[in-house]
Amino acid sequence: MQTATSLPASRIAKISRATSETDIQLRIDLDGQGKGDIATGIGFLDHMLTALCRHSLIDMDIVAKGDLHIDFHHTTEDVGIVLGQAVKRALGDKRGIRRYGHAVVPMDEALIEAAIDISGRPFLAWSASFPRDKVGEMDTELFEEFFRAFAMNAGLTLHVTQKAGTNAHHIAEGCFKALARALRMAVEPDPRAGGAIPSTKGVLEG
Ligand SMILES: [Mn+2]
Repeated sequence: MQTATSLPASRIAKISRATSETDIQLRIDLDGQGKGDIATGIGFLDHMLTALCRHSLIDMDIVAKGDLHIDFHHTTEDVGIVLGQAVKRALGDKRGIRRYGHAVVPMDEALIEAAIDISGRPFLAWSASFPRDKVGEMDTELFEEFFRAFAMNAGLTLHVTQKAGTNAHHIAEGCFKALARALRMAVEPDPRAGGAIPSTKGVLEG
């Protein structure tokens, strides 16, 4: 039984999802230490997800096997879908969390802002633009796809705003690190909230 002031004893979710395009095994712990074991077959995406894991302090084990012989679209989008589903599941009824989170993260000349409301209302506002079509082997248009898939499936409102930046690697990494810090704040226990669901409606459902 939970006490009035406690979060669930563990906030862990484990999801396996297989389609004709991808096969994904994912486990997260919202109350982790930012440890991860991440292998998507896409080097740059692994680099971004490692940054997300490290800076959110959410432990993430992600193994994705996708149809990379076609392109990286299905794998990138489906990892976003499953990670979003896992965050939603791990949060449960969202009792005791801060709900809102924000961060402004510099990465050399790039500056990215992320703002989150774990609202149950999926929405992505995205204003990052990339000076190159690819970073590493990855199409830069896929970053928006990842963020949209994540926001829609986690059931949260997410604004990602590029304030500055000219280097595609820095812009992308700033987006993932800003998401990480905003997400860390939003899912954190609020010690003053007394375990309440942070809504005047009493529920936060999608
Ligand atoms: Mn980097």
